[in-house]
Amino acid sequence: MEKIEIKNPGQHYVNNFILYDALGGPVINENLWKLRIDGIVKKPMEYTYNELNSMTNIEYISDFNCVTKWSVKDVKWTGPSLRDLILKSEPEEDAEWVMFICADGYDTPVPYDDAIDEKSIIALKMNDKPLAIEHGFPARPFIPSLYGWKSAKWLTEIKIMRDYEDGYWESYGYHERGKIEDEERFKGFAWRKIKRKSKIDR
Ligand SMILES: Nc1nc2c(c(=O)[nH]1)N[C@H]1C(S)=C(S)[C@@H](COP(=O)(O)O)O[C@H]1N2
Ligand SMILES: [Mo]
Repeated sequence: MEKIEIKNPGQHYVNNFILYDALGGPVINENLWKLRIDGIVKKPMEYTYNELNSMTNIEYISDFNCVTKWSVKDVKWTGPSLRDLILKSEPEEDAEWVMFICADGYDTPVPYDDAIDEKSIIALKMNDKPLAIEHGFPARPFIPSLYGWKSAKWLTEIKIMRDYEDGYWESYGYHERGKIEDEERFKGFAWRKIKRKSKIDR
């Protein structure tokens, strides 16, 4: 099993996840739930839980790192490639940000280039089991290099955007990107818009 190692300065390991639901846990009907990809795309799409499950699912082991400094070691993650899902919707050339929007009203942005990283997934399973409801069933994005608040539980919409917008925690001062290696915990005065890579690098 592939293991993705991310340096996590300032973190300490705990045995179990600490559950967070800033806006309360929503009720999800698995049969009605859909994941929508929209915003500045040529082809907005909707996927059912079964459709996501029957796609090629990526698997790897990677730590989970909450910005409040607890980490869980070696979690196994399984789910379809977020990069593939986004590219299927044919984003406009000037896409710079992706907003994850959830059934409970929680939302959080990530830079477009992190969303289309080849390790970014829509996690459907943690440690070989479908996500527990308290961990965000049916789906939550997982991006190994970013802090856990970007892993939005009960995900329903992926909105591709030109311009940065705050999500829930960002509006309280948490960082626009949240890169673990660089301890991007809070917004800094020196923060500037993250420049996307050239079209060729994508
Ligand atoms: N919808 C939603 N997603 C969320 C949160 C939340 O409050 N609501 N909290 C975030 C934070 S800060 C963390 S650390 C992780 C915690 O994941 P867990 O609840 O599965 O332990 O979920 C993230 N995703
Ligand atoms: Mo967190």
